[in-house]
Amino acid sequence: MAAATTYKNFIDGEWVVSSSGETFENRNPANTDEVVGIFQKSNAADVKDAIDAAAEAFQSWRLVPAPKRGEILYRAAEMLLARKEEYSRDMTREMGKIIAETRGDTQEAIDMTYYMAGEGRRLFGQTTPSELANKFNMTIRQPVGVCSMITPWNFPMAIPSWKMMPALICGNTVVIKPATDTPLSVVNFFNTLIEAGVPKGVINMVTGSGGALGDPLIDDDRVKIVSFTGSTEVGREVSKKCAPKFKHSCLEMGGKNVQIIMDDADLELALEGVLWGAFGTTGQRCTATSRLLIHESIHDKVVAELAKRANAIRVGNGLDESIQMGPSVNQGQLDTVMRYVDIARNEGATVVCGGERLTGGAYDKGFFLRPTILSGINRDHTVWKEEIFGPVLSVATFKEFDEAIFLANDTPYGLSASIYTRDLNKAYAAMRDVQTGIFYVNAPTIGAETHLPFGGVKDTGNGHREASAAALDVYSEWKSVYVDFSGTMQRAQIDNQ
Ligand code: UN1
Repeated sequence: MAAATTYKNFIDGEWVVSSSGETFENRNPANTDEVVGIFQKSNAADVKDAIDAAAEAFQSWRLVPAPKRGEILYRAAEMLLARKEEYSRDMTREMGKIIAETRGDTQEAIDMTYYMAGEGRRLFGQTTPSELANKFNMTIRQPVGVCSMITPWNFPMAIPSWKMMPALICGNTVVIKPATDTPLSVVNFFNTLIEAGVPKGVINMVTGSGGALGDPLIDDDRVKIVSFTGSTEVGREVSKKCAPKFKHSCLEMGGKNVQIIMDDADLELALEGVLWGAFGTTGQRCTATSRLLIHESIHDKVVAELAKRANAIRVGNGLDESIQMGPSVNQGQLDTVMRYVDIARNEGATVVCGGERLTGGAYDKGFFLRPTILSGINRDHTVWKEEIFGPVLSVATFKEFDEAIFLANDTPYGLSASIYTRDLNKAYAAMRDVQTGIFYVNAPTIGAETHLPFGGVKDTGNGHREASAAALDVYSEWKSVYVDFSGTMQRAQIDNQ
């Protein structure tokens, strides 16, 4: 095997090594013999250099006309499209999800880049009448400054695009720290953005651990926005650190998403929906279906059929087109999944299928496990309450529709939910009453599109949305502008009596 490439940080328009002199390895979770790349183990000094560059570049980038910024993004989207296959293969090698899904991830970044390129010619504000004569009122969006971004490994290119593209089109500058499991996808993304013409200092990347780099990325006074996707526990810390200086934080955190199957549902559709929602991306999506609520009259039939189909899912190296589910991203994630399965067993759940690591042959080189279904789950079970982030589906039953809604909402999280039913009245009632930011009717809990707001309520988010035009609200501040052309001193609220 060829020697692994060493990748650098990107600061002020240059690829540079960390002043720490240290690096870390990124290995393929489907075959840990393969080193995907060697990356910089950055420190606070590197982060400071990146923020210096971003703060300086902000002074000129904010003045580049937004349609011109959009042209650069448009070029980047075209280039990403041409490189889609190469980048998707790299992504499968670094985080394990199957090639069809990494193509989807790259596509999501392409879609977001096109979408925000188009915003360069919109970024609409409002004009509105004044209460006074000969006075003109309008609102404009203004960029905020340097944005720190801390991104996860499960959507290695899509999620960085959700954060970087709206930030850039609004005229902000960026310092991003990709997850240690997936820095290569952000390196690839950067190569494209740089070639497309993003000026020096506007985007900067430092690789390394969140533990070491989180504080310097947040604390610096010049950082105005912190955007984070990850666990609720870490998100809460980010929020606390931002609070004293009133920094904006945009937090996308955990989920415990539910699919409800009513007794009148198209069962074939519902079964396919659960399998894709629960085991797609090896269950490692914040939108993954981790709870299934089945009407008690169809429970046994649905669970038996689900188990049969889950057992037939082909698990392996995601670069093989015939494989349907890849490995867990790393040893820690695999251990977490196994620990939750043990807890469920001890708490009296039935392991209907899976629940074990796959071993023998090539499986021994990766973090593979079988799709797992746990039945007999109720509100007291740990697996009902806590996010697992693996291919584990917890199944419970209900008798009445209202009970299903109550159970769906019986979680601190509120990202995504779905109902399968042919009853339009129930579908609409569920759409209204289930407490999530995303809701599906007769479709799985995963698969949000880039031009709709993405995010959740309760402990999943802090009121912001990513993707869509809603993301512009994160990365710009409104300025209300009043232009008085009367030539007189007019007093609002007084002279219009
Ligand atoms: C995530 O899991 O963090 O809606 C993002 C979906 C994908 C994005 C998931 N488009 O499932």
